[in-house]
Amino acid sequence: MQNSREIKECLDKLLEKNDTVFIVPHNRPDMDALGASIGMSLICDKKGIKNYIVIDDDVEKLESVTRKVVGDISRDFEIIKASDIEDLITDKSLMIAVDVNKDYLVSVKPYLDRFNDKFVLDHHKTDEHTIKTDHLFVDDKLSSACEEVSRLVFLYGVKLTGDEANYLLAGIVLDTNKLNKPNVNTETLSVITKLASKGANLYFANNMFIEDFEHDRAIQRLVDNTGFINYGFAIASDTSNSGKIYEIEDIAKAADYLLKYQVNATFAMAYIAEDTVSISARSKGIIDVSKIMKAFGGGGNEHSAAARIKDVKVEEIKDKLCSILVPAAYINEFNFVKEDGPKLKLVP
Ligand SMILES: [Mn+2]
Repeated sequence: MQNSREIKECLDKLLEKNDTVFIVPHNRPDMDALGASIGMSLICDKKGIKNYIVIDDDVEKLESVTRKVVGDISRDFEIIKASDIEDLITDKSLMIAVDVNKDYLVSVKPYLDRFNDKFVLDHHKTDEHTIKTDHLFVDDKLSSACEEVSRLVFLYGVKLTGDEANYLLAGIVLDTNKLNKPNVNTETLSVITKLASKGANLYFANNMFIEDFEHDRAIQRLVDNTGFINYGFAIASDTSNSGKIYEIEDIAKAADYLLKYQVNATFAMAYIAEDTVSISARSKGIIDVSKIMKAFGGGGNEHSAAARIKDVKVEEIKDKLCSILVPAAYINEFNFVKEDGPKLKLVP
């Protein structure tokens, strides 16, 4: 576990050296990425440093919760497109990436070499695509980016509004499947308590994620098409060849939903474009799903991972997944969570 004070010390130096900050969530930001961006922006404001949140996506096409929050904060926070950086960048510009560490997942990729400093705070595993910087703070055991950013917000003595506290809490709620994940620990809970004392409310944060009917039906259509294979693996897929295109978030939610059953890990896959399949994987804590998603060119952390594959059929991905999972030998192949992990028994 990394030390929040050390992270702050590094950030202090970088904020001192630079005069402009570009805060960058991953593309198609979710509430964890967005909440963490908001927290970082508040820290910069507190230090009196000009800062921008870079969201390059078409906001209208984002999920309803993030679309609404982006709308709500646009009065108080400066949200820009990646191309605006051209006019705003100075020779003392700092990039702060949150909830992401891969260069291909950020909209500012073309500008990476032009930032004076880069600071990366994330909870996904690193790989060869991780942004090159000396200021890399990645802890894949961390529940969410918002958990760490909240601690920094407290250390900096930022005064949060109730809404801002809720945005940070919503990020934690999202990434922990409503606090229902093995990576929720006492540190997470004490951050939640502190956010609650600043006006955040678990009921409110949970309700930010209220489903709309059409999306919920898409999720349940995937769930209805779930096969269970040996060793507690659930695989949901849309193999109906109906031509239906799914939202990535709905596929992820189907994988989340399946965790309520007696399983070790869950997978959901469907088309997100005519020629592209997205697969989401979730684990109860024994199976490291990031290793499985790596076989599909994806990544994530041990509890939550995903991949996106072009020019394939869902059926092919499903077959490949089964061929990886089915051999009993997988138990040796995919490391168990280490000693400090949760004491769960593998479902036979
Ligand atoms: Mn996250």
